[in-house]
Amino acid sequence: MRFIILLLLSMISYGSFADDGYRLWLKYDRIQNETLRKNYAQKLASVSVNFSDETAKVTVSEIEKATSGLLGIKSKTLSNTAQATLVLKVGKIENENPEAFEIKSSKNQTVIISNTSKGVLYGVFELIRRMQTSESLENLKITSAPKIQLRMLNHWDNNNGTIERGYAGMSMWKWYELPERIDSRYIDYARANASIGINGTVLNNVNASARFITPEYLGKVKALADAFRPYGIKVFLSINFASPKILGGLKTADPLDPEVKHWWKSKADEVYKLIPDFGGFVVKANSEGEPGPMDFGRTHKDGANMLAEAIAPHNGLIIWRAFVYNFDPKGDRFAAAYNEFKRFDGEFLPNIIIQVKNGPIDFQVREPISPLFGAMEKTPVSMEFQLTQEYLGWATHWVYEGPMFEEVLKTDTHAKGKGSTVAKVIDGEVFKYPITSMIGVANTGSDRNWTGHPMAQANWYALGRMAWNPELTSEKIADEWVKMTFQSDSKSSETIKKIMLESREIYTNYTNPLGVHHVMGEGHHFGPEPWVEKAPRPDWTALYYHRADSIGIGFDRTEKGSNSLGQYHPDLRSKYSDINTIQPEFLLWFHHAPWTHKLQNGKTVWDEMVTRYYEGVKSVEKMQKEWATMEGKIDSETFENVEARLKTQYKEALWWRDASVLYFQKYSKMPVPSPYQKSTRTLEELKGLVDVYHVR
Ligand code: GCV
Repeated sequence: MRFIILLLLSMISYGSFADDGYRLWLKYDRIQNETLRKNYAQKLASVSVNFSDETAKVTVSEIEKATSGLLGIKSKTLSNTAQATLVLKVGKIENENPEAFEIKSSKNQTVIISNTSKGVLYGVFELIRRMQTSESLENLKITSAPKIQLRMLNHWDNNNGTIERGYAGMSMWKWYELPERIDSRYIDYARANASIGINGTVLNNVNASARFITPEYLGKVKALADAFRPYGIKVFLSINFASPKILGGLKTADPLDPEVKHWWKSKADEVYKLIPDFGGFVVKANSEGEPGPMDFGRTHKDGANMLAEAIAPHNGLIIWRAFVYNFDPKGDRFAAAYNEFKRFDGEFLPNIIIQVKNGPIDFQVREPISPLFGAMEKTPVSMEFQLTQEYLGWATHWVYEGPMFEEVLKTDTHAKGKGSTVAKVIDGEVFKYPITSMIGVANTGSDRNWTGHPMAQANWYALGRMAWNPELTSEKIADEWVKMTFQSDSKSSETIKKIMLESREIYTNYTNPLGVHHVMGEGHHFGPEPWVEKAPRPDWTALYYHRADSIGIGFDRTEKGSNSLGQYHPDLRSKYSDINTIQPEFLLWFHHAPWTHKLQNGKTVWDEMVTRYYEGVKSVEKMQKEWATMEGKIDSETFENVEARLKTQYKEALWWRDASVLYFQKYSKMPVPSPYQKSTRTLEELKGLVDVYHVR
């Protein structure tokens, strides 16, 4: 009896059962403010819908979920549009974008209208978001259209259920149950994506098994495509370039071989017969051991164009990744993608997009932008961000990536004068690209809360919102996400938001201060291993990047060094080329800075590095303290989950700090500046920790 009373009391105080995170930002718990709730309830008392496709069904069902949850009412369905308080309508609007919508409200009626049913669905999610974030629904006059056409997740999921760099359980796709059984999680996945405007998903790893395009698997893919279609989501597949050999028994996969061309054409026909709105193929070629056209003496252009020709009759796309880097003993990995692709600008067929990672290396904690943004005038390039935290502490470190996305998108390429930001390059404004796209490497898995770390859901949310509008700020997005996810009081929301907004810089400080990069564990990419001097390839070591020696630290990419800086527009280059004026966060990306070099704040490089390592750790302690104030303010399950992960984060931040400082001190030979104390652990002890983490 006592237990039941306690349970009821806790339900009353939180307004619901403990939250396992499954409902993401679509929580829909009852709005506590009665005036607001009644006002919304009036506006959603009755609904009329003038279209009747599959999307209409899911749109109405979403309204039912939101109204019964948030407002405690059941809206009446009316056929008489004039009497309905909410009208959902497919009809012509001024903005011709098929996904655009308008929301207009007068005293007695709110109308959501779009050229397509999909646009109406997006409008409905916008209306729901407004209720979830306590905004007024009075006198609305909104027109919203996505600035980027393809807004996608790339899953690095394998057919055996594992996920490359996935830290939230196993793959969500139960291939063994498909096509017969559609897990309800697939539908919730599609809802969540539609709520933030994501309209495409690449189901499998770019290190692709050829199996995904066998008839057996295509049947399974079709089942998923059918399940996602009502939510406006198209399905794409990553392909293995050697498939004609692996599956077709051909002697070669040479893109210029007529039999190979024919094989791909028939494969494309087979795919589109089953899935007429299939999105296209994603290709990782001649990168990290994956097969590609260069295996046959051909180029990326030859490979991409051959596939583009095969898929063009079906209006399909080829998304060709620029993540390529052959080891060149005289070269700099930074420059590889630009060197490979810039020369073919204008020679790719029109249904090809070159997908570029945000930075030139590989999703490091902080990277300057890839020089390909702003360089490809005649070939559309798209943005690839990584949501799964491969280099950002996996699922134990709290890192809100919004500020990182924003930093990248706001960087000015200067390609067509001042203001040619990356956002404007990828949304097509700068070079008038006919196809535009932004993708996030997914951080979802089979964990009940989808992302392992409950706070990592925000990174998925941010990707969708920024792909819709790359000029949205990370702060605005954090604000929405916190309000929708926690539905807590405003002081608590502010605390959570503050931690989120500081989290990325904190992580950077205790792991990669001043732009030192690629110093993480080799292979598994977890924890510090700046001492890696040998690996299967020199550009997989840490030494290749940090270059610490008795003089200083960092990679000289100026004219005196590798000159990779020369790939940027002169106006962007000048931001980085002077060691005395460069923003300290990028210093070691471009300069081999003497340990004793004085930064603008008057401190030496060594002292500033150490300060950042130590202050980073202190900030994690602060995060813990701030989070502690959330006890009783949000549901206990999430509270305890995050509290525990912060303890691990603190322990690992100390590990990063001590290992890095002790290792680099071997070169700087300078003392740990006061007030900081040198670690009592030895470097050997800290190196030993790596084996413990290897088995995670
Ligand atoms: C899918 C990095 C990762 C690899 C990943 C690769 C890529 O190198 O460590 O796991 O492979 O990027 O983006 O293709």
